[in-house]
Amino acid sequence: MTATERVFSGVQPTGNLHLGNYLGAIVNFVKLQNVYNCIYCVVDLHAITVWQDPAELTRSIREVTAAFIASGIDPKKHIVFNQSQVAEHAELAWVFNCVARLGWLNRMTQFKEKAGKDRENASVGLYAYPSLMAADILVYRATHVPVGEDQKQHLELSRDIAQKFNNDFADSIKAHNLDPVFFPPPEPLITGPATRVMSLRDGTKKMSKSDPSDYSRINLNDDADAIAQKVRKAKTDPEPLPGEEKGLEHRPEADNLVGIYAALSGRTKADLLGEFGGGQFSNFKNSLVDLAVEKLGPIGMEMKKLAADPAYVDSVLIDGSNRARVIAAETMSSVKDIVGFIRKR
Ligand code: AQP
Repeated sequence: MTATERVFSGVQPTGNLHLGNYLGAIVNFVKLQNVYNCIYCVVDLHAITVWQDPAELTRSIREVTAAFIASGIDPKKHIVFNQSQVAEHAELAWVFNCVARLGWLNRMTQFKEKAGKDRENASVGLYAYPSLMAADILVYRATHVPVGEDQKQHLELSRDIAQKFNNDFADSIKAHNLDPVFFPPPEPLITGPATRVMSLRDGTKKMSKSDPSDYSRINLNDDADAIAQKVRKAKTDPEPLPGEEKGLEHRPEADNLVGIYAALSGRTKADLLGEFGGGQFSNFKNSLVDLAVEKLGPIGMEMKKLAADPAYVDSVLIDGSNRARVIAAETMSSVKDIVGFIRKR
């Protein structure tokens, strides 16, 4: 790691955090703490791109913060905060709205999926979401961004925005004696065996907070009984588990459950199929229940404890925001100079 390498990532406070958020993102956040300076953000400005009940949003911001801490993120060594407390995110997003091209945003599949058929009725914020995401990352000039597979396209757009800004303002960046690569193009870190965890009800659909069926996901605050019920009811096909990985092709539900087991246990799919291949799904599912309860149970319990102490959780967010703001304000001052705005010195 060089002195300037920095990790940034965010999670939306839009409902119950689930196993997909945990395995696709939070587990990696925890690991990266040992290698990088990390900034982890509860992205509440992103959350309101679709309607949120205000009291529920407040609860959810605290819950995501609690999940970060309960999973092992250290808010003293690293920065944990909520986005709306650092105004520079929104300020830089506006500049990026003027750098990004309509054609780029029109290609974003997440907008198409979330807006659905009623595009005219989607919020402008939902459409401009990727500019704000680029601002979140680049206001810290972060170099690495751990995300699940679904965020790959948005990350590519952040890279395009960084490069276009550096090119459009190359002369001004030089005139202000700043690094010509003012915004480093951020690298996505899409790693681990569970970069895309699928629904427990339909192996072709992403596990998601907004799925109406609670049986489609394991929530981080589910108790042992709920975890057991959901795993036992998870959709499977009538065939026994195959003996090797190739046999999981075209069996999305089986592949998903084996992937979840692999991610939670740190074992390979091949190793697991060596043990469970040829056997009944029920044996495999029983073992998966034990594993999931062992790994997620302590996190859920810690989250409950933290939920009972909102003053502590809020103090973590305020402290993190104060530290984040120092970095963000420095970037924003340079951006204002580069763009040609007049500012107080
Ligand atoms: N199913 C998933 N598998 C792996 N990673 C996932 N992530 C989300 N779902 C999965 C990753 O979790 C991080 C935080 O996600 P988010 O809450 O900011 O955004 P999201 O993708 O909108 O989450 P949901 O659950 O899918 O919400 P809805 O239902 O609103 O669409 C990101 O790094 C994401 O990649």
